Amino acid sequence: MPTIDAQPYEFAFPIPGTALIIIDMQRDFLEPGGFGEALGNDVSRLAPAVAPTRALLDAFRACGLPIIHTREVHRPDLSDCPPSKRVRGRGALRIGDPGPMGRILVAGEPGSDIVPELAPRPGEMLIDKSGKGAFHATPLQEVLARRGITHLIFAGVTTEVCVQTTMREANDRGYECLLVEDATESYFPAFKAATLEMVRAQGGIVGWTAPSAAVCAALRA
Ligand code: TIU
Repeated sequence: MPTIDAQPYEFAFPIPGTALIIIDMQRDFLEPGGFGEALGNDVSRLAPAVAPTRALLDAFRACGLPIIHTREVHRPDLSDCPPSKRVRGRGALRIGDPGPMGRILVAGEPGSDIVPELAPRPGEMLIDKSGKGAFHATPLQEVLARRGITHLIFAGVTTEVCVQTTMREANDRGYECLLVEDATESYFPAFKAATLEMVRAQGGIVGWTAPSAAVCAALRA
């Protein structure tokens, strides 16, 4: 089996059986005027994750390996948005309110689009989710089982919210998970650093971490 130079030790991954999963690289989180900014965040902090994620995408596409994109979005009638989620944070703009990129965090609005550099191509999987974790109320587990996927390489935003939640959900379901260190970002640098540490602590209690260069090198080899 090929391996990636990772922490806390090398990550062996089967081909086939390994997929790239890119969490919520949407305009609503990365650009001004969306959900991230409505929550009071400096959205420019997420930009550094775009180029490394693109490098992973290119490497997975070149190898013909499966790619899964997720989006955090709600139905236009908000029937899948718990009232607790809508009111949390007391932001001036809430989920479903009209903003400069359309209705905040609503499917089909411009803000819900994945940023152009990372736009899904035909044949790549796209999972819309209403929660922070991509397994909650989605067909993700069936999709992975159908494709024989056992190993997941994680990129996306934000590290400690939707990425970590999904990685923990996956870990509990028996998937081997690696988080790509420079292909994920948080609005809070300390939270990103802490998440990387807690994932790989205790012998990889949740999984592994590695830089995108190590993942791409392993795929090229
Ligand atoms: N607020 C925040 O850091 N993240 C989210 O609300 N969603 C995701 O992480 N995708």
